[in-house]
Amino acid sequence: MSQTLNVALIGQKFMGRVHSNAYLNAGRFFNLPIQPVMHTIAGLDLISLAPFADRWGWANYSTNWKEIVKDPALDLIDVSTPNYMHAEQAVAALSAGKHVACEKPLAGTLKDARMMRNAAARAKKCRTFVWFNYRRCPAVALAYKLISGGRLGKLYHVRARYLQDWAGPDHPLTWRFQKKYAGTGAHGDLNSHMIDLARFLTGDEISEVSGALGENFISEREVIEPRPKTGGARRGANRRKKPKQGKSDVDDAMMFLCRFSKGAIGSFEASRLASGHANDNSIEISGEHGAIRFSFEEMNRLFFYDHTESRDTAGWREVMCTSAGNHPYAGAWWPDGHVIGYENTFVNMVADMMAIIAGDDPIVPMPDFADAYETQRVLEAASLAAKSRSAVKLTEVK
Ligand code: SOE
Repeated sequence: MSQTLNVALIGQKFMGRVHSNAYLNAGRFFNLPIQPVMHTIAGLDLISLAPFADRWGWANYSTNWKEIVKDPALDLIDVSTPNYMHAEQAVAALSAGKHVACEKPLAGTLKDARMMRNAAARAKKCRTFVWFNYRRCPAVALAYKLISGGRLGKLYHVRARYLQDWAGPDHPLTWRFQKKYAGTGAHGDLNSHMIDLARFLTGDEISEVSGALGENFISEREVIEPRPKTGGARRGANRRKKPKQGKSDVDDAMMFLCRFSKGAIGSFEASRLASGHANDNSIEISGEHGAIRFSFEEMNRLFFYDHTESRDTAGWREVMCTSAGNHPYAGAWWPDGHVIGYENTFVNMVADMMAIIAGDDPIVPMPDFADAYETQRVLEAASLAAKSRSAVKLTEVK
């Protein structure tokens, strides 16, 4: 019988569902040294909390996160709330001696992220985790093993993009479009994933950012009216009235160039208005001896080019990353060729979180608050570079 660990999750929306699924299933697919127990779900919307708890298997529910983070019965607090709440909730949980798993980006602002990194450094017995889940696609983890094993040789290029198209003019003014809640728009939301992947895969740090360009294409969006006490629809409840408009003050798209400290150069692009791209997060890394390419919409494959092969037969290989024993995480899932999906990356992450808490190694390295703070510094450097229309060295961003 393995040890158990009581988990509370704060957040009951998209990430709340994804994380719930991960806690529920990690022990069914992996032999975990510690079993997560789904103790409490916390959220603001009381009406939907009880059915949520029931559907996903949470034993308790609460609308009071301040009590939850201090509850002696709990061991791990999962912060899956809008960016502006991360710092207060994570710091409170760390101060109460809990392990903390936080959604990405670490925070909306560098100041909040710094506070979180410092709180984590003070809480020596607590482990921290940041849900940069794409590291745990088997294909990405394989790319990490190839690159860190020297298969690409010296690295020259990183080309990263994260394109989505869900945020057209009809999309209402949710927290993601307001600086006071989100910090930035597509930049923090999407470039944070790509910066994390680039740092993880290259094992290198970004040393300078330049050529940064952000754009807010849709500056007014429909305000969401508070839910009426009786329940029912929130948006456009009274269609005869002209819907109230509010200001969206974050970037809808953001691009930048960068240098890595060991000499590679990189380009990044994030957009929520790239028509035709639903969740296209792609990265290509070119080195002296070869290249890798990954695209989330084909997440079970890694594209690999061996530049040491003779040109007569050389070409991009599509490696299906589903083989137990050969591909990281694949052994926990289905027989070879039976592909996995988005949610599995979060299950893989819970398995690695439990390994780390037990003192074992994760299958591939895990971003903690100190690591995610470095990603946040790059986000900040790019924002500063866009504002000043000049290059910004990372040494200038503390
Ligand atoms: C919305 O853009 C979002 O849900 C991001 O917040 C996630 O991190 C990304 O993986 C999918 O898209």
